[in-house]
Formats: sequence, C-alpha cells, structure tokens
Amino acid sequence: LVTDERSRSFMAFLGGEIAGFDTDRDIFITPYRGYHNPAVVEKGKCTNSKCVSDDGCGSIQIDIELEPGETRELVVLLGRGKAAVEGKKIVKQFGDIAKVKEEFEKVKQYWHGRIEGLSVCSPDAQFNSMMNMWSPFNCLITYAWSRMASLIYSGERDGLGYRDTVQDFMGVMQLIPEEAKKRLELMITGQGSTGGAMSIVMAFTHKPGKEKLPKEDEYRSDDCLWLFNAVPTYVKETGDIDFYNKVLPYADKGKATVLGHLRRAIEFNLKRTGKHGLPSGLFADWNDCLRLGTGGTSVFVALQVRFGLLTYIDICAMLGKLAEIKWANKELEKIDAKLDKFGWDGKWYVRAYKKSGEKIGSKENKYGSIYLNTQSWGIISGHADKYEGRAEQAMQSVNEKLACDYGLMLCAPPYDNMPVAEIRSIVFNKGVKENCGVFNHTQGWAVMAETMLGHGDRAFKYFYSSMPASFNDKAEIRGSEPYVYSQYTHSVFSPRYGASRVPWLTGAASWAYYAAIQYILGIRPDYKGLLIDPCIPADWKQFSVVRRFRNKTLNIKVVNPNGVQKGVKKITLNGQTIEGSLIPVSRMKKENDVIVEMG
Ligand code: IFM
Repeated sequence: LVTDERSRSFMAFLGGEIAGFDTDRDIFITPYRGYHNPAVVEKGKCTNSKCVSDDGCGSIQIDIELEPGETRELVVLLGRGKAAVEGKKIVKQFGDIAKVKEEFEKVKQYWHGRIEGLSVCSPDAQFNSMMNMWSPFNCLITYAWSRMASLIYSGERDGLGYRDTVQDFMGVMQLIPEEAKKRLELMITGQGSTGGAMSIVMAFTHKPGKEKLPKEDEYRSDDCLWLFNAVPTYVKETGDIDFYNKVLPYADKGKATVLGHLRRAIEFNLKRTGKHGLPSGLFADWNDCLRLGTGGTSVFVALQVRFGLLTYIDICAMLGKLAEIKWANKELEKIDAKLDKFGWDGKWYVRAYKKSGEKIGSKENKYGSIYLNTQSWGIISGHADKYEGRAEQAMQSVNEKLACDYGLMLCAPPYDNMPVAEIRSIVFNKGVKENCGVFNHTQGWAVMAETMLGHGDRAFKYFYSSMPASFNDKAEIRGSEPYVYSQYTHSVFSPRYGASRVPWLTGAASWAYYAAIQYILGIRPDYKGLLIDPCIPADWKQFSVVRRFRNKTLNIKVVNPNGVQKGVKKITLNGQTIEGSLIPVSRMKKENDVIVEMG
C-alpha cells in the first residue's frame, strides 16, 4: 500500500498483508492520550483515517502471528513526493528485503567513511566513545543543519547564520575538507566590501556582488573574525596554500583574494571603535545578549582582533608578504596598547564597556562581575602572555568563580533587576543560557586555554564535566541524550542544576571536538605537517591515535612514563628521530608509525 500525506510524503510497507492504516494523528492517538497509549494501538485496529489539513502521522497495521523464537523482517519505506508517482517508483526500486539490506550497508559505510579519519584509544572509555563516534557525528549533523532547524521551527527564518556557520567548520574540517571548502567559499562571499558580514547567508539563493549589507548598527562585531579560525584550519588540513590567493567576490560589490578578505575583516573592527578606542560591540558580539551599539565596546572582540592579526602575520610570513607583516605588527601594537590599558581588571579581563564608560565583567559590577570568554581568549589571543603570571591568574579566577560540576559558567553572579537594553540576558532565569548558565559553546575555548598553560589535569576535568557521555549515569539530571552536546546546562544558580537543554543545534560540539583532538591529544595540522603537542592528565600513561592526514595514515602512539601533563621529549617517525614536534609531510609515507615520548 502507498498512502499520501498532502501529496508531499508517502509511506509504504512490505513484508506482510496490510490490515489498516491511519494518517490522522488525532484519530490515531485520540484526545487526552499521548504517544505512550494511542487508542488505535490499544484497540489493535486502525481506522483507515485520512489526514486533511490537521496533523498527519504514518501508521500501518499488519496482523502477524509469531511462534516462540520466530522472527520476521518487515520493511517500512518513507519518502518525499506523491505516493502514486515517487512512492511507486521507490517501492519498485527498494521493494525487497535484500535490496534494503544492501542500501542499509551503504548508509553505514557512508557514515563510517565520514567519521573514520581519526580514531582514539585513551585510558578513558567514555572519552573514546565521544571521540570515535558521537563527537564527529554531532559535528557533522550540526554542520549540516546549521541552526536552521530551530529558527524555521519557530517561524523566524532560514539561512546560514554567519558566526555559527563559520565556527562549525572547526569540527568537520578533518572529516570532510573538500565539502567544507565549498561552504567556506560561500561564507567568505557573505562578507561585505565593508569587511563586515551579512548576518545570514542564504545557501541556495545567495548572489555575491548583489546582496544588501546590514545597516551600520545591525552588524555583529565578531562575524568575520571567525574566519581567522576557519580559513587556516582548512589550509592546514589540506595543504592548499594557494587558497589564500583565490579571488572571491564580496557580498555587495568588488572582490579580493581570500587573504584580502581576511585583512578587510580586521579593518572592519579597526575602523569601528567606541569607548577607549576599543572595537564597537554593535548589534552583538559572540554574546547575542550584549547589545553595546557603536559607542559601547567589546574586549572579547579586541582579543579576537589580536588573534586575527597574529594569524594574519603567520599567513603573510608563509607567503613572504613583508609589507603586510609590517602593517599588521603596527596594528598589533596599537590594539595591545588599548588592551593593556583597559582590558585587565586586576585578577581577570573585563568583558566590555557600555557607551557610558561603565564596565561589564568587572569587580566593580554587582552582577556579571566576571565573564569566561575574555579569560580564555586573553590566552588564546596571546595577550595574557605579555605579562608575567597574568594568564595563570585569569584562569585561576575562572576556576574559583565560574567552575561548577557541569562545566564553566558563562559569567557570575547572575543578573537580576536590571534594564534589558544592554544586558539582554536578564530575560533568562538565573543560571540559564547567557544569564550565567554553563554555555557549552565556550567550554572548548577554556579547555584550549588550560592546555596552552600546560594544565592537562584541569583541561581534561573541564572537558569531562561538560562532555555528554560523562552524564551516562546521571541521565535523569541531564534530561537529554547523553551523546549530544546541548547549548547550555543549568548552572549552580538554577534550581534545575545539571539539566542540559537545546541539544544538537549548538557550536558546542565543534569546539569541544576541536579542543580535544588538537589541544588535549595535541594532534594539530600545520602548513608543513602535523604537530604533536599533547596536554593530558598526569595519570594517562599512554594513548594512541590513528589519523588520516593529506591522504596518508599516521599510527601515533604517545607514551608518558613519567606522568607529565605536557612536554614532548622525543618523536620517531618510522624509526627515525624527528627534530622538534612537527612531523613534516615531506617525510611521511603512505602508512606511518609515530612514537612520541612525553617527558
Ligand atoms: O554566539 C551566539 C550564537 O550565535 C547563537 N546562540 C547564542 C550564542 C551566544 O549568545
């Protein structure tokens, strides 16, 4: 039988006689019942209802009798299109069990092919199950759906949100670099000639060169700065250095090389400054709840600009562009001078300035006196390194003020009784989302920062506390799948402490996976090869990783006889000692054995 639901989807069944069906959900379940006790199932008889306008469902009844121990295989086919046309075609094509099994095998191979590029064997079984299956799967699904599903569902919009989509690349680059490259190019063409981005890029109808840019105060101040993470990640994974010279159009007019697009991204923030000459916060920075406008400024964005400049210098050094390095170094000095003067609050970095000059994320504030992101990015951007003890102090403050059982809170203490204009997180309950929840998107940055300081125990502890699989024995607290990252977990300030909400549709998975692979396990692609720089718990005596890299396979075994958290003493590649921590791609064979001794 083939049945229609408004002629857009069909359902078919093979392997037994159809005794009835229902396509109207209300009739199938009946009022005041639920999915656990549909009336039709209790009665054991379908009503042959046909859904008209109301909520549809697909249910088919067959009557079979099984002897004890007997099994029967049945096939249910669901598809898009008209039952009489596409449905019939699909039934013809897949209408027997052997064919279905063959196709199912192909689907399994397809997914394994996508996640196979890297496998991990560490002393921690839960961590391994995340690294080998759930994290890459989560990253691929988040990448595929972007955040579209949530916003379509609530009737708001579709399209690729700029900042999230650009960050999603971090989790999939090693899995599907060529596919990711195409989307990366699309996103680069969503940058305007101003250097700022369209907040949404419509994947199917985007017309570079002809798009309308946001008004000045509608720009997000951080959007294009994420390209400094995504673009080098692509180039380092593939070795496609010429990508930096590829000419791509801007969204509205004109064109530039990819390197030119990157420069323009920095210029955007250098030109739009507010309080203390720091970059304006505009409509929002990473934090959607901070509406700082043109006068208010974001220290997080300033740190991202610093990271952008360092990355730009690194790229230009490789491409031999000396004049560009000179320009970037000058700008680096200028932004550092502002950060030096206005960024540090004594024991941690400030988060932002309102146009009035009032600080956000400062000891002077009653609410939100410390924020996580400027501490992590103080270290990731290299700024904290300029001052003896500052990086350690910033992360120590995080540990004292923001750590809870389920990860690091976005800020503390929670906002209460405030006007909504600038700190929009006040609309959330205490300990929820941007109002001091454990915002999972940000955990990877803190983990990266801790590994940069050589704190393997702490980095892993933070990673573990927000890792879905660590909730395997507390599912009733988490209340969502223990294998998928959620956007946030209720923090210690909420009566629902530990409940994790909004699974799948979050950048948390990408940064967590990236931080674990590249910074805890320390297997990090670079332009000329693969860098090995683990930062692990002291009690890990060894771990191994199989990593596909530029069509070669590396079987990497790391031993840690002295129980250190960081530091590589010796690396051998196929029996030969390597100088330093980089395994040059020029010395790799098709299959490679790598032994790394920490110490
Ligand atoms: O960074 C944003 C993201 O773009 C959408 N969800 C919330 C995050 C933090 O505000």
